[in-house]
Amino acid sequence: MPKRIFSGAQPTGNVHLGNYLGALRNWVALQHEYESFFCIVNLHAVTIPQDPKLLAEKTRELTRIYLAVGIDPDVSTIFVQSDVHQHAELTWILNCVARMSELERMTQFKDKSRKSENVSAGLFDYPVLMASDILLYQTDLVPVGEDQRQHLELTRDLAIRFNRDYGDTFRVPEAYIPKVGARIMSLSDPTKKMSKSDDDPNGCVMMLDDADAVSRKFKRDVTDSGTEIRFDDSRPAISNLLTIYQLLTGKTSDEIESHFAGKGYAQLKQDLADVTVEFLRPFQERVNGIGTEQLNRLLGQGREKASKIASTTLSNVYAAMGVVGAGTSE
Ligand code: ATP
Ligand code: LTN
Repeated sequence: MPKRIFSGAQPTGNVHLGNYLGALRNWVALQHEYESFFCIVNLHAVTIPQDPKLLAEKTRELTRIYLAVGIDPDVSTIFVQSDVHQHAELTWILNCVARMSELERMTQFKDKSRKSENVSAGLFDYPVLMASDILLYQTDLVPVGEDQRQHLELTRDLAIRFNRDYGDTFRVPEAYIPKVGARIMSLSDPTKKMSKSDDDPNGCVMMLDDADAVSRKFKRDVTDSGTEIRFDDSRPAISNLLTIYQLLTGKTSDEIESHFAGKGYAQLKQDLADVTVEFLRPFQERVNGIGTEQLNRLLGQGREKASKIASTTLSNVYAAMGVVGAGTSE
């Protein structure tokens, strides 16, 4: 069997530079080495209330974004999570394998539930749905940002426990978390990750931001004390800007430090805004150039390809557990 990767993003809000640098750009890089599945995880999105019309629109927009960043539909499979009903079905089964205590330990749940009064049971169960996404495709590698590491550990634990109790059924996946860019920080608060749900919209550069918005956000960026422009863990704001610069230009850290030697923060912010705008322009043109028909065709093909693999895995799961009824489990 070819080595597989699986990853996904939620069609909520807007895709930002952190999502791209921490995850999507690695999907693009890895897709030629692995058989690749990239999912638009709309069932994860509804763990928090969503406007129905907007969710449908964002699902299509995110598909366009996948294509425009460089995911090649000739080599990768792109599909919408709700189009493959096995994701929800396997979640039920894995709910019966996962323990309350391990879900209670998930830090993302603790953070997200602190922000809301009415927390859904779905939000608590979110990591089990994520495990189902991954395990259905017998995935080897899951390229994600640092914030997903704990969910990946849980996925591995569930796979190992299921295999032990019911026989070898799932491949046990590994996380792929990049050395540089796994946690891009907010421009307005470098102690927090860049996030679309950030209270301050200036902390987050969106992939669909226009040139003015990009420049404004970088100009307002908070800086730390000291004047020297170099990578330094004790100065998180400057290191974050340099990391973004490094990933967008492909330059080494030595090259970057000598480029900025003797220059001030204002120059760095200006250069970073220029580099980002240059990067975003062709990307945004591609997003706008993708037609509805092309989108429908691709998602239809994606659903078909994904469904085949997902239904084989789920049949094996049911058979292993003795969950059988009148007919086949399909
Ligand atoms: P947000 O906090 O902005 O809502 P999310 O993690 O809920 O982000 P998704 O769109 O589902 O949003 O995430 C897609 C991918 O982006 C995941 O692999 C996640 O780890 C990664 N990611 C999210 N934020 C960052 C960040 N600040 N730096 C690096 N990677 C990130
Ligand atoms: N929880 C992830 C999105 C996600 C995912 C997945 C990532 C859902 N299912 C499977 C990798 C593999 C997030 O980034 N918020």
